[in-house]
Amino acid sequence: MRKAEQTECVHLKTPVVVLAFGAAVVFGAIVYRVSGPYGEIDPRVQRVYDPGTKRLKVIMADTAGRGKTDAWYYMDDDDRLVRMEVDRDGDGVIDRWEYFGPDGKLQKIGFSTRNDGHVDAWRYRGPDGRLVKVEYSASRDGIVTRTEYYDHGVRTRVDETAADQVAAQ
Ligand SMILES: [Ca+2]
Repeated sequence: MRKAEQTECVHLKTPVVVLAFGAAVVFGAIVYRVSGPYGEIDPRVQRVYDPGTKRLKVIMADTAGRGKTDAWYYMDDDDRLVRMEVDRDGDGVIDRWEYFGPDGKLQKIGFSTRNDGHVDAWRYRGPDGRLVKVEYSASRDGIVTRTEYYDHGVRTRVDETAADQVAAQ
């Protein structure tokens, strides 16, 4: 393992866990504000409904109080949160994507290797919160071309698929 990769693993552990917890707290607060007795007039929260089904599709929120939306919560037809997108530093570019399963649990966290608002990599954590896998899409189309496996913060294996092999699948 190269030193830079080792450093990334060590530094990412704590912030990602803290942010995941923060997101859950933020989401809980938003649900309360939207559905609670004072939620309807909170200017920091906007709701977007599907014009056909009239169902809630997206909740947009200004979680940092910067005067602009920095978090988007996407709901499915059962009003469950399926994805959250966050602009953590408020520069107008989304830099974190969180994906939730039917059980409401966080499945993976997406990020952009070029920090350009386009998700092309995903981190997975085990039940203990430790990083277990990172996927990368070199073609940036969601098709995974590289998978790194981790055990206790140490990369143990790398599977790579050449772009031409992916195209042939
Ligand atoms: Ca950003």
